[in-house]
Amino acid sequence: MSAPRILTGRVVIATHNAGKLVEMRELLMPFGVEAVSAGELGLPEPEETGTMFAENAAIKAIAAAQASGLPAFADDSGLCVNALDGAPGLFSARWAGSSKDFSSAMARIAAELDKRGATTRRAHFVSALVIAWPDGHTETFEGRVFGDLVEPRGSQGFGYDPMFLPDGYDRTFGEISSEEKHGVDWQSGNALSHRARAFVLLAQSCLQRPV
Ligand code: ITT
Repeated sequence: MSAPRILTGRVVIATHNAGKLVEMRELLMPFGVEAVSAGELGLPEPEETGTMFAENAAIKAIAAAQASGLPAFADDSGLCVNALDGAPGLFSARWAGSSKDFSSAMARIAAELDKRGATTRRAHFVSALVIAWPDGHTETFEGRVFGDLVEPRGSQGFGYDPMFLPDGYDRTFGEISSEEKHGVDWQSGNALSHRARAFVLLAQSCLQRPV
């Protein structure tokens, strides 16, 4: 098995989701790479035809790396609800429709749970992060965070954040700061969010802090 590649220079953040873009930029910040977004480069959004988060992240990263000639970093993520057999999962963005209305998507989750008479509100977020190089090489990392679904609270973050209460917290992802949600303690490698947890693994393999 060959050693993972180190990411240096310019990298494309292959997302069209503004909330993710902010988090991914902040995560990359300490590592001395210059991040440009797929939107800034005018890259198209590829169709997400995979059946797993990692597959969809690879589709996005490979498409951006090929179109730009630069290494590209993509996230595919979602909220998996136990009592809904893992839905919305891979379809988390699609539950919000073309208008990206996450108030409706959160209301739909609550309605589905009620309809099924669900006795548990357990859920987790998953993030699969993929870096693809223009020659087709890829590296994949995954993170999860577990918690309970509650009445939406708070206006921080994005997507389903207001309804997700991570284990050990009394505030939702919508009520905590960006630093608490996806900040990383680089001494211990501890992080809270699914994306930050995946990113710690990615950084350990593929990034170097500038000296
Ligand atoms: P890109 O494909 O362009 O990255 P997208 O929004 O379509 O953007 P996904 O296909 O990965 O991204 O969909 C994941 C959805 O799951 C996303 O739209 C959010 O609504 C939700 N999600 C993922 N991470 C989240 C987080 O940290 N907080 C809240 N919701 C999140």
